Amino acid sequence: MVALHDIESLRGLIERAERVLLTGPEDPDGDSIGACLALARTIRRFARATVEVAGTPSFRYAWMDGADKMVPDAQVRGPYDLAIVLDGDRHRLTPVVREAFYSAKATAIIDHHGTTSAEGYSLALIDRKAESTCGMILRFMDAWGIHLDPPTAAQLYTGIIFDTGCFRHSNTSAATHQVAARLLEQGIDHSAIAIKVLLERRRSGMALQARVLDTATFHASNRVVQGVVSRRVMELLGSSEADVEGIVEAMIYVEGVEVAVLIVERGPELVKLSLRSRGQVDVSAVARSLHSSGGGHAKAAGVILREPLAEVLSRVPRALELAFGEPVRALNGLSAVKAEAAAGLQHRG
Ligand SMILES: [Mn+2]
Repeated sequence: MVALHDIESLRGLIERAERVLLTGPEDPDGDSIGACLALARTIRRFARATVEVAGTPSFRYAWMDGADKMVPDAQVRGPYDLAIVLDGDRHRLTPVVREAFYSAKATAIIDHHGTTSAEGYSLALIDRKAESTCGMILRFMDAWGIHLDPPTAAQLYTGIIFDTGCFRHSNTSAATHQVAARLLEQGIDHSAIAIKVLLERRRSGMALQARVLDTATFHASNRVVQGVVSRRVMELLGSSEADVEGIVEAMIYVEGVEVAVLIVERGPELVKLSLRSRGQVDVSAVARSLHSSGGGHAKAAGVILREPLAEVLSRVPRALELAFGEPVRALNGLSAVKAEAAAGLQHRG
């Protein structure tokens, strides 16, 4: 739990600043965007600072208060008096935002990831027991005497349902439900938010999910399921990054599967891995073993690798072997590379 004096220190940093940058990590999710927008709204209610939120919201988050004013990463320009990274650490910022972050007079982190270190910030507010960064923001608001309002409640609810899988994951606690109850008391349309944030897909997303599930490969006595999204498939189906969200969750709950890996090719030498675990394997350690910037939670982690897809596909089995403590072999006769080729080349009528 974050100490009250640290929460007060954060308020002091904010009150002394004239220009504040709030940012999530590269590829921000619902908790990151919700926390950034809720904190931005809160700051505007007690401080004179100009607040900018970096990032580009996908169609899932475009409805949120302040989403239309977010500044795309490439357009972020310092200098800032205070830069705060939320729901991820400074090692996961895009290059332009990283430059603005490091040149800020003061920096802070607000996060709940197990792999996050407190080193390297003016102020670190890390609560590894918190189910979400959004839940932490509500605690700060309480400490600062800022009352909830409906737009903030909707922003915070977004992060909480995103990180708990709508209260299904083991990080959900009694406190999570108590916080959710307070948010619902603000009259938010929780059902519409859950549909928009977690359930709704575009047609291109449905096609992409079908393709990934159809070409997924099973390894390590069926305890690992691996899906691959190549750029070729994305182009073929007219899908985009926003369509990828949710697919790894559709893979992990196959009977007997303990780890799901979704490998998404974003560019010639840019690959994003999303990992999910049912609990036996710490996938944040797997992500970290692939690159030092990788990490997250034991059951949900990710890493962005700046290398070709083929190279990533050849490295992933070894990383999983170490995690399972035994060789990870393809049982169905498909090597990872062949699976990628199948995913990229099969055409659907
Ligand atoms: Mn989070």
